[in-house]
Amino acid sequence: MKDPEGASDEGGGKAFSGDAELPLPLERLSEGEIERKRCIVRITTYVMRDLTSTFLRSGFEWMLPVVLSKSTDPLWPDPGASIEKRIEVEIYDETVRATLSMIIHKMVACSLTQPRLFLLSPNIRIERRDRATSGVHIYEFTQLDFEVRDATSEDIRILVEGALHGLIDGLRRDMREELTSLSRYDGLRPLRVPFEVYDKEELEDKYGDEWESQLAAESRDPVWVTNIPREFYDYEDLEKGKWDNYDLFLPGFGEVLSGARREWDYTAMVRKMERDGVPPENYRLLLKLAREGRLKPSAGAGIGLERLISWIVGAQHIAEVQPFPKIPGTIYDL
Ligand code: ASN
Repeated sequence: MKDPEGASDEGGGKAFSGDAELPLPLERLSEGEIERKRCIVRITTYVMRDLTSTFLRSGFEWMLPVVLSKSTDPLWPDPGASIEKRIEVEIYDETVRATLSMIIHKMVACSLTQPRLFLLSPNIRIERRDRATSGVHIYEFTQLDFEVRDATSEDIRILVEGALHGLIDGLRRDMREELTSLSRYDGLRPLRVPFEVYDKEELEDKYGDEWESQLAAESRDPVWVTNIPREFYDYEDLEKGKWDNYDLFLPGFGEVLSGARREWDYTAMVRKMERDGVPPENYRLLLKLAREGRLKPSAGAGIGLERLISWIVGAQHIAEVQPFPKIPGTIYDL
């Protein structure tokens, strides 16, 4: 294990790795490619409207995101992490960090103000450049991130299953022309809910280290994977060593969401930070609230919007669904 605040060399094993062609910027696209891009933007509009409406109808409140703060996600330890550089800048004589995810903000806001909240949150993750051709990594992306006070993992899974089921039915009904022109109408089948739930250990026994790609290749419907050892903020039964968290894997694609029931106990949090080498001074407010009993139990998740849209439209590379591609190792003008 390496210094969590430094760059990580650990590999990740996403579903697709290899030879995805790198998407070009807008001004270099052919007429046909521009038409495809227009279709993708129409699908994006639909997805955003549909998912945000579903959350609003379910009583969630919509918060605005932040980009710079003292505390952000350590993204460590995380089996999929491959951050080459963490962005830290000095402003007003303080060090602030670019958002890796808004997990800390979600836990605090959910405890202190909004018990059911969601946000569209830009995340900056400077992925290693060898991830350029994985087809699923970009160095800027947007999460639809949400958190619910006193919820269980099952509550969150049911919520997500309902939202995605409704979204795919809606797309097939209202966006048939666009999906057909992207050659995705037949491939995007109605989802069967509930999705299967697997324990990560069970999958490793069956498939070995390549379980992520095997799962993506073999499953017909989205599947949940639970019990994934990762960051201190996910709930871990320290006696049994079991994690109450979950990732969602899409068929033929891979991971699109991660979430958990959260840790809220001060002692457990500090113990995990020490174990993992995560500096507690970067989480001062969170720890203070936990110590004072002001941090409340919650559960939530974040959907990677570009990944979801990429799967819906059948993109070869996730940056294709970005108007301004953010490919690891490649900086375009915009
Ligand atoms: N958004 C994720 C969650 O809610 C955290 C992450 O993106 N690392 O658990």
